[in-house]
Amino acid sequence: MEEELKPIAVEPTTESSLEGDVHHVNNPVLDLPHIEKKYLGSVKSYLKHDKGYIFSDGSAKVEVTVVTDEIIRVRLAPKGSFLEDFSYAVPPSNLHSVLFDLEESEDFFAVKTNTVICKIKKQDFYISFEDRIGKVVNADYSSMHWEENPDFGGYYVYCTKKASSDEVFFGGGDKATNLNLRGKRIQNWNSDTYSYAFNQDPLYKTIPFYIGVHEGDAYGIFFDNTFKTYFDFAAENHDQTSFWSEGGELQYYYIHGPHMMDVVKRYHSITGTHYLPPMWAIGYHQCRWSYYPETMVRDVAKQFRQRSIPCDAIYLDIDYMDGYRCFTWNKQYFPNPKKMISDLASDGFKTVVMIDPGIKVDDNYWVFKEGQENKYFCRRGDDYFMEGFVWPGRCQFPDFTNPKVREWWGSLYKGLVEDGVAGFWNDMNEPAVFGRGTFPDDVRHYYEGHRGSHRKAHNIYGMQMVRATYDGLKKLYQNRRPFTITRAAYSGTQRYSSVWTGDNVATWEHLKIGTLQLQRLSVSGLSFCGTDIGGFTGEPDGELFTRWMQFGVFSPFMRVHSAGDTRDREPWSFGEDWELINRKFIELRYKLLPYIYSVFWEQHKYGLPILRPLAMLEQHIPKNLQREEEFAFGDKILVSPVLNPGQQEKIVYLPAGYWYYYFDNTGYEGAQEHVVHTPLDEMPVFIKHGSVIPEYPVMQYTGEKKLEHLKLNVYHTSGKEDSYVYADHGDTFAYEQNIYSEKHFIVDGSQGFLVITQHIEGLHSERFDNYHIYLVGMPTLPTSVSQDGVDIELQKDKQDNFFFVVEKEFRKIVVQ
Ligand code: MIG
Repeated sequence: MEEELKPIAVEPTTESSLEGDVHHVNNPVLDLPHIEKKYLGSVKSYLKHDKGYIFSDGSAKVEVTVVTDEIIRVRLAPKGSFLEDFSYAVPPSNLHSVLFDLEESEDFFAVKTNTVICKIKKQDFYISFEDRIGKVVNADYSSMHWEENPDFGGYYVYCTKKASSDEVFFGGGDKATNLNLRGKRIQNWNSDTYSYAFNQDPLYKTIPFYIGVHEGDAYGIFFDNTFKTYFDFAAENHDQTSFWSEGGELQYYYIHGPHMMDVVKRYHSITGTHYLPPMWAIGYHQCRWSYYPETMVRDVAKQFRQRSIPCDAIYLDIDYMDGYRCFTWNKQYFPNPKKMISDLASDGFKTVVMIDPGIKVDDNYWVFKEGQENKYFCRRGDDYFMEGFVWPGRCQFPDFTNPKVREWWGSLYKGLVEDGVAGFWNDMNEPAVFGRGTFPDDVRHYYEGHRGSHRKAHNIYGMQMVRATYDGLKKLYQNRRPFTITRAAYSGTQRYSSVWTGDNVATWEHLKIGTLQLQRLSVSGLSFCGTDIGGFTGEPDGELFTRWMQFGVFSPFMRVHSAGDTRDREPWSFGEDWELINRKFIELRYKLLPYIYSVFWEQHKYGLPILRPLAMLEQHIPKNLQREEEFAFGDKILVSPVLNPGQQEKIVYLPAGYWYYYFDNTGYEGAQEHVVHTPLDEMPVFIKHGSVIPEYPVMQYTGEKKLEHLKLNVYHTSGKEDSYVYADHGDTFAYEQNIYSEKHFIVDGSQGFLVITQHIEGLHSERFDNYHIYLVGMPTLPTSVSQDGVDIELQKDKQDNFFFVVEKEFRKIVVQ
C-alpha cells in the first residue's frame, strides 16, 4: 500500500477552540496565507477492476462503480490510493456492484447502465450523469478537487456541480429551515442545540444526502463522509452547488430519479429502511422531564384512563436513575420499579426510559468498573481517558464504534428489560458534553478497525450508540420488536431507531419548523420521526398545544414532551375545552392506526417515505416545489396543519385528483387551491378519492379490544385507485417469515359504478371474519351491492350511516 494515504488519519496539531485554556485559534484555514486547491487533470488511462472502472490523470484516481442501473458511485483518490472501503451508512450487503461496459469516444468515456450514462470527459475529468435519451441530469461545474495541507493533515475534498437556474434542493436531515434549500449553506456536525432557532445550523443529525429537481426531473446525491461536511446550494454562486468535507474521502452516490419518490426509495435501498415498529410505538406517547416519583407516574397514567384519552406509553426521563447512573433506579422515587411497570402494563401502558452515553466516574458503580476494566471508554490522543461533565457529573464515554463495546452496551439493558421496560430513549449522543459542547478532536475511536479521531467519528457516535441499544434489545426481547429513539443520527440510523427533533420551543414558529423538519427527515431516510408536541422549552397556550397535537396525529412519531421547568403538559392541562379537542384528535390517531401501520410497512418494505411534501407529489409543477405546508401521510391522506393563532380558514392546495374533507366528507376538486375553514376542533385533512382506509374502533391503547370486524371506508372515485392494508401480530418479527397479510384493494369507478376487488398476500390471518364497508362520497344511494356474485343487504348503523358486511376473503364487490 502506498504511504501517502497515511496522512489522512493524522490529526491537526492545534487544539479546538472549545478546549478550555488552550490558546484560541479561530480558524486555522483562514489564518493561512493561501491555500492552493488541486484539480484533477485530464484522463490519461483507465483500468477495469473487479468492481468497476478506475480512471487516472497520471497521479489521482477516480473510481466509478455501477451499484444498480440507477445508482452510480464515484470515489476520488487524490494521490492514487483509495481509503479503505468502509461505511457505517451503507452495509456491504446493500451494495451490489454490477459490471457494465465502457464506451470510449474521442472526447469521453461513458459508463452505461440501462438507465443512466455516466460520462467522464477526457480533457478535464468532468463527470456528468445523463438519462438514456441524453438529458443531462447532473454535471460537474469543475473537476473534483482537494487541498492538502500539513496544518490540518490529510485532505479537504471538494465537489462542485452545476446548478440550473430553476433547480431546487430537498433533503439534508433535520435542518430547521425552508424545505427548498436553494440559496442556503448547511453544515453537518451533530450538536446539542437546546432551544434552537429557525435557520440555526448545524443541529443534531447528519444526513449528507440531497435531492435536486430541475425541469421536473429529480436526482439524488449522497456524500457518504462522516467528517464535518458542508453543502452550498447555489448560495455563493447561483450556478453552482458544492459539497466538501474536512477529511475522509470524496465519495458520493449519484441516484437517478426522475421521480423524487424513486430517489428516496433508492437511497433507502443502500442505507436501509426502518424495521417495522411494534404497533404500540405508533400510538400516542406521553413524556415529561421528568415524571417522578412513582406516585406521579401512576397518577398520570390513571388520569388518561379516567378521562378516556388513549395512550400507549409513558416515559421516564433522567430522574428515574440513581444519581443519573445509567441502568440503575433511584430507589427513593421508584422503590419497586418492576411492580410499577407491571401495574402500568396491565393498564395498557408501556414504559420507556432514557439512557445517556455518559457513564459516571465512580469506582462503586458496576457499569463504570466494567468499562474501565475492559478499556471500553474513549481516550484522548495521549491515551488519557476522555472525561467530560454531563448529568451524572464527571463521566467517561463508551467508544460505540467498537463492536465489542456495542455488544457490552447492548447487554447492559438486561436488568431494565427484566424490570419490564418496553422501549429506550438515547439522548445526548451527539455526543453532548457540558461546557465544551462535545469531545475534543483528538479523542480516538476504533471505528470498526479503521481507527480515526473524533473528527471522523463524531457524526456517527450517536448512530452507533443506538445501534448497540437496538442490537442488544433485539437479543434480550428475543422475538419481540424493540422500540428505540435517538436524538443524534447519521444516514442509515433508520435501521436501528426512530428519531425526534430535540429541544424545540413552544412557539407558533416552532410548530411550523417542526412541520418542515419532519417532512425533510422523511425524505432524508428518517421517516419514523416526531417533534416534542407542544414545544420542549417555554409555555404553549391551549391553542398552540392543541394545534400541535393535531399536527402530531400526522407525525410518524406522536409524543408530547416538555422541559423540567415548564408547567403541566398533559392533554387535559389547558382546561376542558382543549381537552375535548385533544381527545378527539388522539382518538383520530387510534382510528387511523391500521392505515398508519400500513404506511410504516410501506416504508419498511418498499422504502417509501412516510411524509411526502407536496413538492414530491407534484414535482413537475414549479410552483408546487415551493409549497411547504401541505404534505401527504402515506399515499392517501393529505394534510395542511394550522400554523397560526386565531386562524379561521386556510388556503390549501390539493394535488390533482379528487379529495374528501375528512370531517364531513365534502368533495373537493384537486389541482387547485381551496379556502378551507379551520375551526379549532378540525384541521385540513383530506382523503384521496378511491381510497380504502381501514379504521379501528377507538381503543385506549393498541390491542385493548379484540376486533369483531374491520371497518373499511371506501371513498368514491370515477377513476381507478389502489390501496392496501397491512396486518400482522403487531409486535413480533414473524413478518420476516412472511407471517403477515398485505391486502390490495382496487377501487374502480370508471364504468359508472364501483367495483372493489381484493387480492391477499402473506400467511397471516386475522381473527375477525368480516369487513364492514362504508361508502363515502357516493353520488346516490346504491341500489344493489353484491359480493362475489351474491347480493347483499345495505344496513344502517346507530348513527344512521349505511354500510354493508362482506367476508374478509371477498374477491369482488360490485356497487350499483
Ligand atoms: O440536557 O434528559 O433533548 O428531551 O428531556 C438536557 C433531559 C438533556 C435533552 C433532551 C430532552 C430531555 C433532556 N435532555
